[in-house]
Amino acid sequence: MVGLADIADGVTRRIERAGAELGGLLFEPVIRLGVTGLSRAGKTVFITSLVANLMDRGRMPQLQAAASGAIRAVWLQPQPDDTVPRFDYERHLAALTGPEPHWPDGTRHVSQLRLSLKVQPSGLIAGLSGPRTVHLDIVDYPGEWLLDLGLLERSYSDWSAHVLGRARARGAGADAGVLLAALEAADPAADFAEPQAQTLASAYTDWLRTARSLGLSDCTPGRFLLPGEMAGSPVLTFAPLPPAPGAGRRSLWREMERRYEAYKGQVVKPFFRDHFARIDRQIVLTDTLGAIHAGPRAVEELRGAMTDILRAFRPGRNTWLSGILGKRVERILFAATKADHLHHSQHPRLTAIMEALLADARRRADFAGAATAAMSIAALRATVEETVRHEGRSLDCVRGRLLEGGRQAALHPGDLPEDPALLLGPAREGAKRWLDGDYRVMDFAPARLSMRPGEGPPHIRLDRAAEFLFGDRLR
Ligand SMILES: Nc1nc2c(ncn2[C@@H]2O[C@H](COP(=O)(O)OP(=O)(O)OP(=O)(O)O)[C@@H](O)[C@H]2O)c(=O)[nH]1
Ligand SMILES: [Mg+2]
Repeated sequence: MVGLADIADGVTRRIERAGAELGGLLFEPVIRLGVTGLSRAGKTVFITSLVANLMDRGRMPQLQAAASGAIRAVWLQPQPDDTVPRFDYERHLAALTGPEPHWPDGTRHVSQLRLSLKVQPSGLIAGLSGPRTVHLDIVDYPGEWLLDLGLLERSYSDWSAHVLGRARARGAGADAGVLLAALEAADPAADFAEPQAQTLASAYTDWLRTARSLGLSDCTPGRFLLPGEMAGSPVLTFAPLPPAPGAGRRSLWREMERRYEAYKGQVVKPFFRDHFARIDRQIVLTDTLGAIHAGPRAVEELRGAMTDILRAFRPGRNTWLSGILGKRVERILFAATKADHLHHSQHPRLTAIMEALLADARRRADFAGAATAAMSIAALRATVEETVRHEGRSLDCVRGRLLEGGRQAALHPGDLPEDPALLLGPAREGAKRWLDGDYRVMDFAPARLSMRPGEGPPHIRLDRAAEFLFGDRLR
């Protein structure tokens, strides 16, 4: 006689087999996680530490699937896109955690890594189906390229007017001087000549570089800063020009316009089609402390960049991008990086500033749909906390090895205001500098680590970021 237990067993086994077949062959879910941010925001360090901390999960208590033990195993795989460079995880990890720790080199292109997770969720039904494999494809791409989306909706003359307006606002005496002088010397209606195009493009590129080094975010076209193999090609050899009504077909103005349009069609669109359109979850890293340190203008441009980024994730119905987007990004996290520059007593303030920036960006971008969140994190903690006595009162500091000179130092970067409006208000109103408060950021070198077995590199809230970004897909 066949007992009830046998039947149940048989059913279980059949479900197991079906589950294994589905899970093993046909249906292995892929989460495509985009990691972006302007240059030096911390993308490479973030991805390296995230992967190391997913492989050794001892420091990931806030990632539920790690804490519950649902993640059974994690391993790296060859990535599925044959033409995209692999994210060089091993080299970056060796740089950060080797005997002489140093920060990884800057990245010049898109790269990708596939991490596979064996997940055994708890619960009755989940228990019956056996463990499944989830692939996490992590894509590292420059935020500058994302901001280029705005160009698609702008004609050459609109874009020129926008850029020249900013340059003039900064004044000939300031860093825009060389650019403005080069433009002054050019006659947009005169016949086109390549050397002149090159002079203008290089003056413009220099200005963009200076703007970036001053912590500013509005820096289109993004490829001018990261040209890669396109350096020197006509699509990257143009510059904004003042209007030249009636300029002839062979004029400087018309050729610059043609190149601008070629940049949109041959550089911007392929990036969105090949990389951006397939993303499910997105983290946008921002060097918010760096922007605060740089001053009100940098904070204002950061706010503008966050608005533009949100617009890219929710294009209007009739735009080119909405036509190619296969699916919508479901979650977007804006994370202020390098929070280890601050004592933890200041972290809620940094987070509040991020939340205020995000709320403002959502409002301006008229954004609804994807879940968004703001956090402050450090992908790799380079400091320890320390309270020192200074002029009779105690001061919350962070201590680390300074990047310049290698000396150990305890620093207090300045108190962030409790009310974010005290920073965001003056920024919006075009203040030249902060009235009260002075914020200093120093660069620390990565600390020498002694990691225990089962633990990844030390971080701040990397586990929370992971939980928001893909924790739901591991349950
Ligand atoms: N203290 C601290 N510094 C960090 C952290 N993450 C990044 N940094 C600093 O930021 C710099 C840039 O980090 P990367 O990860 O290379 O930034 P990126 O966005 O990949 O930069 P590009 O590839 O040049 O666009 C590093 O060299 C460090 O100085 C962090 O968690 N803590
Ligand atoms: Mg990088």
